[in-house]
Amino acid sequence: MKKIITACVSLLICANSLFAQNPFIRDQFTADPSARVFGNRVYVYPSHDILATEGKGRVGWFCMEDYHVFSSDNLTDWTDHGMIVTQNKVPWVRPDSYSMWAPDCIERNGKYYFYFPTAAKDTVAYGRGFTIGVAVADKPEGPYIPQETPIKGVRGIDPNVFIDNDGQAYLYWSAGNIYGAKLKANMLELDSEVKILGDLPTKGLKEGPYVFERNGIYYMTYPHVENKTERLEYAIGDNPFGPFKIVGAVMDESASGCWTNHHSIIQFKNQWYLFYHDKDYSPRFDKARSIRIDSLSFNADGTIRKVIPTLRGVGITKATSQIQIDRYTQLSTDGSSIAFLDTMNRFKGWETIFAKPGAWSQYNKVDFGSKPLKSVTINARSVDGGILEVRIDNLNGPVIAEIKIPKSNEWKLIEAPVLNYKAGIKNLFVILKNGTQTGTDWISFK
Ligand code: FUB
Repeated sequence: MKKIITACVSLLICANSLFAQNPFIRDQFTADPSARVFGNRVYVYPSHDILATEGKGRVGWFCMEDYHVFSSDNLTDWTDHGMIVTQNKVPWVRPDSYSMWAPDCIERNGKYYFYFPTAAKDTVAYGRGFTIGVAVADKPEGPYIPQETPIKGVRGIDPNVFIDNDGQAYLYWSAGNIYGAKLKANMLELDSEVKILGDLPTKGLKEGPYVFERNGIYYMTYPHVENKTERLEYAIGDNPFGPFKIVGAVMDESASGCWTNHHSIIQFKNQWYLFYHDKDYSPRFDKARSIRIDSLSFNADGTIRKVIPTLRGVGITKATSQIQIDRYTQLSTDGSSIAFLDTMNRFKGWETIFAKPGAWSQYNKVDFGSKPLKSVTINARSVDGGILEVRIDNLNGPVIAEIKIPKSNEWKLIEAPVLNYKAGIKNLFVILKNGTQTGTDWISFK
């Protein structure tokens, strides 16, 4: 019986190890997410931060040697397709550059063009500093074949490609300012003079351009240092080269102090999304970042409603999955806090700590399905023992379970009956009814 229970518990854990909340890649550092919709899936091409060590990159600075691509058809379950381009397999790249910075990818006539900036080994031919190259594939997840040489005439970082409704492709990049040029139909060469997009803020660094069109409005979006750290801003115009009119912020500076932000904006299944990054797994070092998603919407006049970053992220969470309430929608201001489960390995995630009765966490959009769920399991521990109440709809909504957490410093799986099953998508509330210092890792229904 013990073996059967252990097998069932590990099955539950394996079947539910995917995440929808922020950050949404949970086993490595990721930054600069370029999201694209190809067919029925969203593909995300981020930078891949690693930690520099002596002899490998520059300690205390960005360190990136390769790129992965991730995809999802629901923004909840993500597949890592593995490494697609690495610095020592690109003929022109300095193999110890560790500067494979923010990339982008676009589809044209069934081919996928992956643009990436880095340092060239031949500084006489391609100059010092950053230039931009392309790798080409037949499928979004690769395999990608890098070109022999970088794109002629481009010096800078953060490539972004936009294809207009008339089929003309544009390449944008940054080097303090934002630059742009037309691309030839082969997507590998410039087809115009390089233009500085001069209508954007003149003071403070601008980088990471991302251009899209909606209802005839061309949005030039970019991180900009107006104050101390980067804020996502935008300007609008009526063609891909402007003139642009500065409108405002898409997202304010991060409360965490992460100096960079870098984003992309897509529409998927009738909803717009902002992909961006913060430093969730690395609170003290902002060159080890993690990518996030939040919903984005527009006002009737086409201006963008400012996006407030959340930990809850997007998508619907199945009640039968391990619901990470530490990625909350809202947390009580008194008595609730979030901490890493293991500061030696932060990728293990977080716990919610309820310190006193009345402390709570709210987690929205949990799908309870249509077949009655009979029990709830919680992974918890409690210094003095405690009682957790689970409610739906609102803080005073129906109690669907009451779980007694025994006094223990060890994590324990505790099961309790569901008292009052309700079908459908509900907001979930976990509230400490009695007790002190009660940590909750996850909660799941079956
Ligand atoms: O990831 C390295 C650099 O940091 C990017 O190229 C910039 O946009 C900033 O996010």
